[in-house]
Amino acid sequence: MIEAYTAHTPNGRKLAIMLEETGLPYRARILDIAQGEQHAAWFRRLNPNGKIPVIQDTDTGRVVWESGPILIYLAEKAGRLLPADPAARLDVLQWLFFQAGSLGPMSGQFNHFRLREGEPHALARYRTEVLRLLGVLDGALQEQTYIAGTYSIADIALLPWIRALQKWGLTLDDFSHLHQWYARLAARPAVVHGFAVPTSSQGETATITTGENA
Ligand SMILES: N[C@@H](CCC(=O)N[C@@H](CS)C(=O)NCC(=O)O)C(=O)O
Repeated sequence: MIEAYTAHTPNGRKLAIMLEETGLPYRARILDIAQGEQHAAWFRRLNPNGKIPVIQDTDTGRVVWESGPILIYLAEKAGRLLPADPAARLDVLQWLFFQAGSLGPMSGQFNHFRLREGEPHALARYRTEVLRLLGVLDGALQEQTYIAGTYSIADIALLPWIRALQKWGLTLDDFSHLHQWYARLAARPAVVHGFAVPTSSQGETATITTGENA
């Protein structure tokens, strides 16, 4: 059983989608990050960085934090969504790290400055960089159906951020290949269920609170 500590944010939604895709038994525990539940001592013992998502595998006792390693751990446990072939695996990891190191942080900063007035330079800087990154994805998806060839944890890592950016006022109108990829993924039953956590296909919920809804 996977104890999944998460919230209704892009990084939290990656975990929910992954659990739904793999079919691994899990229980979702939704933290109220707006109220600072992630800073509680009990949660800091799980993740010293005080951020969701975190998992605890009750089969092994292993705790994993940071969404990238969590996706890798779950892919290896389920034997799905991360190829064993070294070259194909590296392709997936490249895009996974692109999300974790570029698209996620830049989009987070874009959203931060979008919600605050009086810092137009900062907003323009992050907006420009996010649009550039969307162009990189669009170019890659011109060549292939999924970002690293076959459907993988890299697609799962990217998807909630692409969804959030649209909620935050950007459109995919200039990125037709990315748009088609988004529509294809959003129609997957596991993705639909993942976005609906805590009312998921199988996840039982320990705590239901409100997070920053993205
Ligand atoms: N690099 C981390 C980022 C995690 C992260 O930023 N989580 C956010 C929600 S998406 C969070 O917990 N925010 C609460 C806080 O920063 O206090 C990952 O990929 O897991």
